[in-house]
Amino acid sequence: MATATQTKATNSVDLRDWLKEVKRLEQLEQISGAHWDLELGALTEIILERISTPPAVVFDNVPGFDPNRRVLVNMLETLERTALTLDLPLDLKIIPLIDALRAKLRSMQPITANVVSTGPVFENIERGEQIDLTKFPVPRWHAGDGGRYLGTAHLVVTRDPETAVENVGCYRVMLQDKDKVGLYISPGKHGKIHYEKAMKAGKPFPVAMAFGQHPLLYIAASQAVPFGVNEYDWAGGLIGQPIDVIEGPVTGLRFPANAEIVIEGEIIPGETMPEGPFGEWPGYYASARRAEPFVRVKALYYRNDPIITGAAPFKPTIHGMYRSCLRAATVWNGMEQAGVPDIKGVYLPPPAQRFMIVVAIKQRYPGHAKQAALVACQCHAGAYLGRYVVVVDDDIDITDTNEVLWAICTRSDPATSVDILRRCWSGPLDPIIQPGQKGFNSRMIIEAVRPWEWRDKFPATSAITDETRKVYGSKWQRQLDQVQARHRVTRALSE
Ligand SMILES: Cc1cc2nc3c(=O)[nH]c(=O)nc-3n(C[C@H](O)[C@H](O)[C@H](O)COP(=O)(O)O)c2cc1C
Ligand SMILES: [Mn+2]
Repeated sequence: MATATQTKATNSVDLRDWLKEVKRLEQLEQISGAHWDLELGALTEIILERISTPPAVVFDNVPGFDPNRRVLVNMLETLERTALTLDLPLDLKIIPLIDALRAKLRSMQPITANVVSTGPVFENIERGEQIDLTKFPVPRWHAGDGGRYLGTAHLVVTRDPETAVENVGCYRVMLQDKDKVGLYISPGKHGKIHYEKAMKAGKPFPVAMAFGQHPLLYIAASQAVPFGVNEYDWAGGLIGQPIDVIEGPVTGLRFPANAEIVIEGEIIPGETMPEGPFGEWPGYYASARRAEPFVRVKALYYRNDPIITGAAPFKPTIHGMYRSCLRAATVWNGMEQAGVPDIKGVYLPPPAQRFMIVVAIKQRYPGHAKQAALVACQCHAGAYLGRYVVVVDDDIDITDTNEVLWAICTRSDPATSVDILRRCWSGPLDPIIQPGQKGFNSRMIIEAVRPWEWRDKFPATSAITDETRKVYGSKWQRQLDQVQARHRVTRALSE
């Protein structure tokens, strides 16, 4: 916690500056006139389906709303924008980016947030009867959604009623009414622990939320920052400068000084409203409409021409590489902290997200592959809602699903290379677990490595070696470049 209140902002972790950078990268598009009800969500989905490096998109002129109240989607859908946000070099490929991120996560020290007394978020202040959240173009993202979701790439700030420790999490927020928003938090999340303590004590539970902010803060709120480490401080540590926050006049909870839209309010014990269903990250409606708590909004603050940041989960076959990279970095670090040696890469194929962790190792001893698999799927970052763990040798490019499938099919034997773990950590979103039985699930470990005992006698591959590719590639470069220029290229010769 900061000790002194400074009045002047010292930095600019500001969504609008970030948008200028993205524009400079030529990765920003603007679409005017899309309707909040399904149209904006459908356009986002179509762009994700069609473009392998999807631009960030600002929707403005949403019919029925102030034309300058906007919605921003696809913030982190390219490696460059992910790197830009995390203050990493912009030219890194997937595994080097994951490696650079995990090195940063390992070495960085949280930097205490800078408390300021005012900021752009106070350009508009509304209280009581004035509050009307229906004046913002809140999208209904998918046809089966039970409501309009204001919070999908946002911050939910809570405080532990016993220890006063503050947490910032990204837990979905549904528009319930002009001054009420529904909140769904999964079991075990830090905000849920705070909420449960308050409910048990029968006390109103203060909550602050931001619905538009620099994507670094969205990352901090949606990643597994250790319990008790403040997400603002963690985000500040990642970029080497403190985040400017304001202590909310109603709740004392802190929100970014240059957030786009902020609310403060409270949850009253025993009060619920129907919430959901919502198209969740696995690409399904696995949890039904249920009674969930809601926040009674007491104060609303927003910048002029505010921008709602959105990251509604679409079917994961079309997006989410940044989530894979972020999780891979934390699983890799978790494995290293547990002492697993010679990990050459960790990746979660985007269509599988948490459901599949792929680890490449340089095998050093009998049992190394099993150890790597068990730790990958049970270290904290990898434990929740997984399903398959695949361990491969380090000649496999784990970011290429074809290579991973080839390894599974040629280096694993179902009778001897597979183990099943039962009663692992799952949750309500798990599509394959029946209603009423959700909570646990099982894991399959696939050792798709050359078996240790006869690794030296394992059949050699016929594939071209890097050396050969280099020799003939450079000898024939001119002709190959010409051929390449006439056809759709999956991988340039220079790669
Ligand atoms: C786009 C997005 C939406 C999310 N929605 C929810 C949600 O509705 N409920 C939830 O409990 N977690 C949700 N999460 C996951 C949490 O944000 C994540 O587990 C985070 O670590 C929680 O913070 P905490 O560790 O401080 O509890 C979401 C994550 C992302 C990326
Ligand atoms: Mn937390």
